[in-house]
Amino acid sequence: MNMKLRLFHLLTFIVTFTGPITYSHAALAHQEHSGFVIIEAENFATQHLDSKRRWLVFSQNTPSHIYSDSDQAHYDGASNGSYIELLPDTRSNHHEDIVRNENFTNQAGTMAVLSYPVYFKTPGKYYVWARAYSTGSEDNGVHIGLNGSWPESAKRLQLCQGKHAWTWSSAQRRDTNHCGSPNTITIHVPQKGVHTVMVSMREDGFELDKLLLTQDKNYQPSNIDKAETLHISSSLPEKTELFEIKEYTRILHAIDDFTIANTGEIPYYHHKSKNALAINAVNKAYRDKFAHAEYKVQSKENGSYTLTLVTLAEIDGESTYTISLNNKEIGKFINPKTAEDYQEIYFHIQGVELQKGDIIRVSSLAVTNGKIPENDGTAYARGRWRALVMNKEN
Ligand SMILES: [Ca+2]
Ligand SMILES: [Ca+2]
Ligand SMILES: [Ca+2]
Ligand SMILES: [Ca+2]
Repeated sequence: MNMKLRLFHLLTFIVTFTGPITYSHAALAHQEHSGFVIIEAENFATQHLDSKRRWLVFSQNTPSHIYSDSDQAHYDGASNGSYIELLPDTRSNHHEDIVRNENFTNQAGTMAVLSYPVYFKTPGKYYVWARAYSTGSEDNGVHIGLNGSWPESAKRLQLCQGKHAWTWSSAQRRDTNHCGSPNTITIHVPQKGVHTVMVSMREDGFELDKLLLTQDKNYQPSNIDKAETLHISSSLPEKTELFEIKEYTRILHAIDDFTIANTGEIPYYHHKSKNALAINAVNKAYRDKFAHAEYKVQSKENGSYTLTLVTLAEIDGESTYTISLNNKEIGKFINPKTAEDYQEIYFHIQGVELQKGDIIRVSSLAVTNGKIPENDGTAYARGRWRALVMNKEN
């Protein structure tokens, strides 16, 4: 690798690690709430089969478009200030030719298919309402579906009343009644879980602002009605310790995985609130002497490891730590000076070969640096440590 290329790689590395970090998902997640699902039509998750006609999103800031269309934009009064229209619209009235599978289709699910995944807690029958804007006789029909199926009960949602205004409809067009009767568009949600509410073209030029699904047969939406029913994520529990451990094979926790070796010298105690082993340095006999804890290697842990000892720095002393394998010292470390109590310090030992039955011993010392007055002397650091992290090599 020449120097230029090497520099380039280094820069790439830096950019990768300092760039903005986002964990959010792309689409809004809708869910049912108390028997209602409210969706802004413009918040669809996906659109398919859109080579001839496509739902386009309109709002106040949308520039004028370049497609056939018989009416102006209608973002005034639209819920969320935004809606979708199916364009181009080449048949706005009876005088313009019907071209099947182009400006009209009775085959639900074949053109301009929108998907809205929704989590339903309550399965069962839902009445589907659409808030739409119609200015002609051939821009007021749309199909509704669920999970890629287009049941007869949800085809041909039709809007007759309320021309030139945003209007709610849940009427199904029938041969005997082109305007349909209210509350006749329904879907059946088979079980609790995520189901995809779908919309597809019947007539081009259709304008859709909002969808409302309700289990209440008598519910009559008005104006912009309820706000979208969105899933709001709660915060996840954050990591509270071992912050710099970015990968590991196994974490041996000082308190949970080590036995406190009874060597006849001085013991560790469990400092539970700090999740650490510690030496009770109040007892003068426990000062400046090593306490020990041991772990016996299991057969499934045979192999070569990098070991990382995680200690806690203390303001009143810089404790010494040793790690030994079968009584042979393989590492010795001293905590750095710190201005902040209990911050984690990481000490590494590479190339440690472990076999079943090996004894890993961690030892530490309670010491004072003479800086923090306490009673008639100075305070002692307690040789605290939190974990020994095993990271398998190769
Ligand atoms: Ca239009
Ligand atoms: Ca049309
Ligand atoms: Ca239109
Ligand atoms: Ca809307």
